[in-house]
Amino acid sequence: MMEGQLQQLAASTLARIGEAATPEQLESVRVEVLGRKGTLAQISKDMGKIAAEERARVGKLLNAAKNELEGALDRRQSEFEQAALQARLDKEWIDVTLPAPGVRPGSLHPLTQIQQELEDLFISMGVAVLYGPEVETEYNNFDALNIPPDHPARDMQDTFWLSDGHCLRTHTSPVQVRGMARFGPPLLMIAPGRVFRNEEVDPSHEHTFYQLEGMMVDRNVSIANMLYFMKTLLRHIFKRDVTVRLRPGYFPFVEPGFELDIQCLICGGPGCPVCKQSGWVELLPCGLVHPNVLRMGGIDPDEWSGFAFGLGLTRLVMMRYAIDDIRHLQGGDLRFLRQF
Ligand code: FA5
Repeated sequence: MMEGQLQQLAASTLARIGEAATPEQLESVRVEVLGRKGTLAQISKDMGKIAAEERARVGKLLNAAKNELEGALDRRQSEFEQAALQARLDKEWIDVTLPAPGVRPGSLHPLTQIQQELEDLFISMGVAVLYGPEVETEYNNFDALNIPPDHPARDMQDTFWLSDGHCLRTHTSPVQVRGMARFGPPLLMIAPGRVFRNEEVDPSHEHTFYQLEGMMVDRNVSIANMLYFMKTLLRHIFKRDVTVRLRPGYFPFVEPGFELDIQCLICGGPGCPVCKQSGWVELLPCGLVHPNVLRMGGIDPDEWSGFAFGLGLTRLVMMRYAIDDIRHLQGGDLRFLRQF
């Protein structure tokens, strides 16, 4: 009796598997027949009721029917999967002969451009390009530059201090210290890089900006050497001769120290809004290296002298491209960056 029932069930289920038109229909056959509460499970439960000597034979038949049905279900299912894959392959294809959508090439950031330009210029003049770390020791950033801990000049640059006593360098001048220690005199170097100050941000002040340090140490270095160096640099940047003037400026690491101004490139002298009607634009601080700084760098100030300057690269980019707000430069707005 049970044998007949099994044969019938197997035959009708095989037929339904063959007829299933969708994976969902197939699944419902699987649940109905082979599921935990399906027909086969029910039959298997009823086995308890048949005579013990019959049980083994029927059990075998039951297992055979189960295996056969499972095999048929799996085969049908992989047919569905094949068909679905084929349908996708037919639909999704790429015409490799079509022209590619426009690829917008990237470009170097204007700060990087100006930095690389100046590096190339100085390399061609035989100047070494040095890079220092952005996380500096207090000694390199301050003490070795003649700014001891209690010196009021420490307040000129608001500093980000790290918990281990290091700081984010507030200027590129610590690379002078590293240059002196590493190479000794004579020394002719520049050091471009990123610096950080804990400052209120406004149109002309960023907390993160770029400087380019320059330093020359040799015998009898004078302000005339420094001016020649500066004028070469400025001519290269602005692609014309620029008139400069020096005003006294105070930095503990130079003596005498100066602020170098250039004659306003917009109005050429008479005065305009860019130069605040003065005819001059403040560009970079510089001076002759303080004997204490040379001494701390292991260089005898009686034998050697030097000049140093710290160019604000970020401000220079602003002047070159007439950018009125420093925050554009690191704001990450592609509409701004694509102009360069
Ligand atoms: C210095 O940092 C000195 N280390 C420069 C120096 C080197 C002097 C060697 C003498 C000899 P100062 O703090 O003035 O100096 O900064 C130098 C330049 O960095 C400024 O002229 C300006 O162009 C730029 N700068 C300073 N603060 C900011 C800021 N918050 N955002 C953008 N640029 C800045």
